[in-house]
Amino acid sequence: MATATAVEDEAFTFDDVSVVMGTYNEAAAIGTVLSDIDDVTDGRAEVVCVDGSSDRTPEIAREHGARVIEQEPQGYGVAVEAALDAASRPVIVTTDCDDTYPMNRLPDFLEKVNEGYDVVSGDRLYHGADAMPLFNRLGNHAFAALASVLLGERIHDTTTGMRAYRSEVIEKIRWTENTGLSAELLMRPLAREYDVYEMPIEYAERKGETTLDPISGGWDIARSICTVAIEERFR
Ligand SMILES: Nc1nc2c(ncn2[C@@H]2O[C@H](COP(=O)(O)OP(=O)(O)OP(=O)(O)O)[C@@H](O)[C@H]2O)c(=O)[nH]1
Ligand SMILES: [Mg+2]
Repeated sequence: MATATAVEDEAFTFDDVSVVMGTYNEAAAIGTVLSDIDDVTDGRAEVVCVDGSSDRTPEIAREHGARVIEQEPQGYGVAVEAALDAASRPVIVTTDCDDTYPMNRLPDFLEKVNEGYDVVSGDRLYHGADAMPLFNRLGNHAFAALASVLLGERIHDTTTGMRAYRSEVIEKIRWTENTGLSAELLMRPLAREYDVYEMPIEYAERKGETTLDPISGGWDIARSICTVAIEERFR
């Protein structure tokens, strides 16, 4: 991963940030996640939720001032891609809405973008991710190893949900994956020589029910990693 150089006349603030997420029956977590974002950004970030819930998630999101786009549930990547599309600011942060990711680290993500990085990716595995179920943890290490071998560059956490992107990166690349979108969102920028920084983050136990089946979801992610690596190799 290349070392970025700071661009002097450009310092983004939270007025330049969109925080986006897919939300699917996250009523147990969304209040905390959106309050945390509000607190740390002083209410200045734009928040976009693409929602497919049958519970109170969208109402809670609106109560917190988020923009809610309703969409039939079609999987993680379909929701997150719609959320990325809807973001209107020059720095876009993705997160899950399950209270696993540390919203209080948003200033650190923004700082790294201001240092010049194009993508800042939260590395959950650095600190051990003890809160992650063992099967998922082993799977995530395996995905990172697979992506590293295929791209020829060491990646520590390919499947993390918390990242910051310069919006040009999102706009310039055509995204194709669904369950594997998170891996794709790291791999294609890396393969195209964008400056990527993996930042160690803490990872907490999930609130509410998971939507990911570890076996079929894991298989989809592995397939996406291979597809994306081959496509980038021959592009
Ligand atoms: N709108 C929408 N959101 C979704 C869909 N599938 C997942 N999500 C959301 O996408 C985010 C990631 O899904 P998770 O269930 O946390 O998947 P995961 O992080 O791989 O699994 P956990 O380790 O259990 O958290 C969460 O905020 C979900 O609510 C969907 O089909 N539609
Ligand atoms: Mg999650």
